Amino acid sequence: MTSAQTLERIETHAPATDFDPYADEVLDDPYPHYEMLRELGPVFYLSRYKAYGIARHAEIDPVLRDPATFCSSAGVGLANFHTETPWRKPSIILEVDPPMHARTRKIMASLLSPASINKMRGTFESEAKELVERLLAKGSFDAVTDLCEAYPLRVFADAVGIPREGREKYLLPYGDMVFNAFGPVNERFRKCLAKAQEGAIDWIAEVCKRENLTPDGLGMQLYKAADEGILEPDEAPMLVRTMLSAGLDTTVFTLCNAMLSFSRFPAQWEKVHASPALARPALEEVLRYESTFHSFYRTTTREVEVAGVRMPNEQKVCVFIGSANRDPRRWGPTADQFDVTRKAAGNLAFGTGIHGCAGQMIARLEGEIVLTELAKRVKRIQLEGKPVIHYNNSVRGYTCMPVSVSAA
Ligand code: OVM
Repeated sequence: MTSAQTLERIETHAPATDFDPYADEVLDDPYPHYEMLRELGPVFYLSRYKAYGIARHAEIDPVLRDPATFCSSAGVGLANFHTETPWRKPSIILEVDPPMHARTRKIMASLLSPASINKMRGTFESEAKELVERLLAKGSFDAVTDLCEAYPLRVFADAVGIPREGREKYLLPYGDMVFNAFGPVNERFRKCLAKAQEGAIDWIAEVCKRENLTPDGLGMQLYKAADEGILEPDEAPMLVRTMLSAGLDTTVFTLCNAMLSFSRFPAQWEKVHASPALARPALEEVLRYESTFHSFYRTTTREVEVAGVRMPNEQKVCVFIGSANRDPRRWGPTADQFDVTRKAAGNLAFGTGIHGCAGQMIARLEGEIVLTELAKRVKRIQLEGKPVIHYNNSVRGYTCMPVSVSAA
């Protein structure tokens, strides 16, 4: 072989790695592992899952913007829907491609538009005020259950318009399953599915029905769209399911990551406390620094080259957005520092392209409002015990985080 041929071979073949992104030790602290992945090259091969991987910002962004080549209809998890049966009926917005995708996406976009979302601000604010008041009176509490879970379980579930009864028990375990299903069928997946089958899956199906939704909520608006013929009748409950799948665990974990980051970096909290208007950019930095959603997949629809590396058709490609958000090639030498004054826009926490999170405005609204109310009232957020991580195949958050807060 000539040296030119050797070079060609090196450049067009993805380096293989035995790395397991789903191991407990990796989930405990994925960032050193992400650095290793980025250093492997722009594209690598995850041998144990027979999938390609991309961990750099520069390559993930264009992949997510090319749904014709990197499709979602074969599932956005490791499972390939062309050859494997999904654990539930595929989502009609997440797990579809253009042109099918545009119609459902448009409806969700209008439901969750800034204009529609802004109507919720007043309620979201008064709920946050009351909650922060109660937490200050307590002084010390579990940030996960008492704040990070309590808030979205109240305001977002109310906004969708589902019954209050059963929420605490079923909503989060259902989302836990949805996000575990984006990874492999491992022990974590199996245990979670067994748990979800003890009521959560049935409960979700039930509350998605028209007769169980409040007349003025987001859920009922989907049924009204069906009345107008914009949606098929059976599509309305499917999109209510989407909101309940994607909208709870994610915002809960984002609030967890905010609380943890601000307790770890009190100087950063001082800045937000001094200028509560920093709440929004601070939330964006939380999303960058501690991504909620860490990885998901696309499937190649043809043979394709990314940064000189060839991938065959019908391959699963894992995009590590939690890594892209810490990539020094994009964020500079301070990529691993939490800095609320940084320009964190352009982070991939909500993905990007046509499948970029449809609920990102309402998610940001919840986060901004909670951080603003905390900033106005709380001088210091102190960790009072070791936070307990919530292991999940694709999202990162906590099950317990003892904290104390001191009033301003
Ligand atoms: C859906 C869905 C579920 C989970 C996440 C998501 C990240 C969408 O059911 O459509 O987007």
